[in-house]
Amino acid sequence: MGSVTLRYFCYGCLFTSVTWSILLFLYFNLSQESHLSLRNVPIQGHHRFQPRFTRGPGIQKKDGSPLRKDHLEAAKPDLSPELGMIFNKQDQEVRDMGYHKHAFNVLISNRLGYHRYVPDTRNDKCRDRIYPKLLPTASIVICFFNEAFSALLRTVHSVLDRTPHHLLHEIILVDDHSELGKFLGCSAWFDDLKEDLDTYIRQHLQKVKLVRNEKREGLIRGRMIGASHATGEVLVFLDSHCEVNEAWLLPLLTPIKENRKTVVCPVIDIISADTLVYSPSPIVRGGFNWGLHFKWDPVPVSPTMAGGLFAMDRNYFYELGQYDRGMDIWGGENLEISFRIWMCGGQLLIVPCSRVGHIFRKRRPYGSPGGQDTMAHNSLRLAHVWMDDYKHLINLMAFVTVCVHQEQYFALRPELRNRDYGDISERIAIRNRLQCHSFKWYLDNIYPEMQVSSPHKPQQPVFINKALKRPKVLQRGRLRNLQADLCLVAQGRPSQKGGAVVLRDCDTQDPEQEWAYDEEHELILAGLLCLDMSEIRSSDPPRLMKCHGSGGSQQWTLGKKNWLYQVSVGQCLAVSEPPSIKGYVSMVICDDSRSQQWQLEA
Ligand code: LR7
Ligand code: MN
Repeated sequence: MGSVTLRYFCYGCLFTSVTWSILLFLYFNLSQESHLSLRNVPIQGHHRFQPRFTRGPGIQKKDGSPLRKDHLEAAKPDLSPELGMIFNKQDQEVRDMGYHKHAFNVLISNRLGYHRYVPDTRNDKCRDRIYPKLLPTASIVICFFNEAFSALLRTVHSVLDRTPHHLLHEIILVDDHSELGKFLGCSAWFDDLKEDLDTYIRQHLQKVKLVRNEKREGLIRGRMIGASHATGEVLVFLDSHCEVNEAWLLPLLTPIKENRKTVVCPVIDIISADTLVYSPSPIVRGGFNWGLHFKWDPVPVSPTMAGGLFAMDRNYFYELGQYDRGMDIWGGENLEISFRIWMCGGQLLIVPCSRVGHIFRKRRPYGSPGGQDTMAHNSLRLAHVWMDDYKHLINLMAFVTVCVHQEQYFALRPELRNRDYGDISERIAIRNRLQCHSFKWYLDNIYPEMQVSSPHKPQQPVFINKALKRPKVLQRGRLRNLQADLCLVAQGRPSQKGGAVVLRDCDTQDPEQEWAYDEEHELILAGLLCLDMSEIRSSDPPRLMKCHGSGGSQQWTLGKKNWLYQVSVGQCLAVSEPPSIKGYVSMVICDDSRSQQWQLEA
């Protein structure tokens, strides 16, 4: 596996702890190419291997009624490592713009269409469970800002496809003042998404309502707006890039029916941002650290929730004080509601038989309108309302959540101590009205493992142990380009991070020319660094980076047509032309030319 780098992911979920958990997930779960194969390979033009993908809506029913299981089976996409293959300039634009605007592979997302099969990741025992006949009905609330159309519609359709009709009261979409043209198929690069969301809903989706915010509210007020339009008995919140799994709703509704003060979360499976491959996550519970960052704990009770995916009795949502209206855009609301649930007489459970996939991105592709650090603002509010004297334990530096590259260290910002976090009197009134427990009670009873004694010691994730499980090396040797008859090596030292790769005379004796190709599809030079692609621009040449073990930018396939194919970039490594820049390599559209044929030779 190679070592896992925080840097790669730091750009992501923003809370380092969740970051680690994602790494853990990916580390253990990202089964990659194994269940992938290419769908259709017609001969077309000069790209003889161009596949015909199910574009756009894929297989769908016009009236929006749920597809039957056999329909879904028919829609089962053959997920291929080549699903992201770039065939022309337009594909390249969709991919690169998609990464830029959405931080995941929109080219693959569009090609998957709006329906797809996902593996049933539940434990076998879940299949035999019997649920009560009479269950409350659900209103699904999905808030989105600049979401990729195909991801949003796959979320909606997965709910329609996998939810019993009588339990699905409605789906409420809240458009949080998305910047039009940035997504809704208005620009040419979404060639297959000509439809506008209103029209699509009117024509295809009866149970779906669309609410548009007049101004950007952020996901917290956005969800409250969505909830205010809901009339089902239970509210179910989802992010706008999810796919629900088989029979996901019944196990969520059942505990709520038994006790209306129970709030439940599904297990959140992982949809890879680079390949869109859906894989199971281990069952974990939510916690937090003293930086008020949510983290995963591997135990089956849940002091906190991740935030995005949960179900709650609608009246109870209001009794308990919804969300804090003073919280902006993103962050902190998940801990606030978790503390509130437990401290004010409710309970929070993770339900292992309910599974929902979520696209985990490496960075958030949007900011707040004024560039504010809303995580800091929101966290300060929640700390002052709920954490009593314990708020002093919070490591204020951790509030600085601007996720940065490793070299830019979190700036010390003492002004946060005195930073204005607005009026919290309404929230304190809620706490008094509900006669909630103290934060000490919460720590003692709900989260006793939380270390209070040494709050400033950062918690070390212990599970990333390089020696623990290194992926098996499948092949070792020199990477020879068949046209140039030269070998791929580091331009500088092979240990230099970010270093380029170039072609040099092959030398079977030189250990610095030796590549290892492992079962994770990584290419590791001299046992040191991985061949890696930049996410944003597929035209950039590859470089050597620390191995992160999560596929995507470091996932290569080797062999077919002697290509060195990059899975998330959808292109092949080739000798650069013209010959004046001989020795250099670049990523190009795959074809049959000899300049992109490679052999890994022992
Ligand atoms: O201004 C905004 N308006 C919105 O409507 C910003 C975002 N949004 C929408 C957005 O389109 C998305 O559907 O809000 C949703 C969440 O935003 P993401 O997906 O950009 O954020 P995330 O997945 O990193 O967010 C996690 O943390 C957030 C903290 O505020 C919320 O609680 C999210 O719901 C939460 N997501 C999950 O818990 C899914 C599991 C991932 C984890 C951990
Ligand atoms: Mn999300």
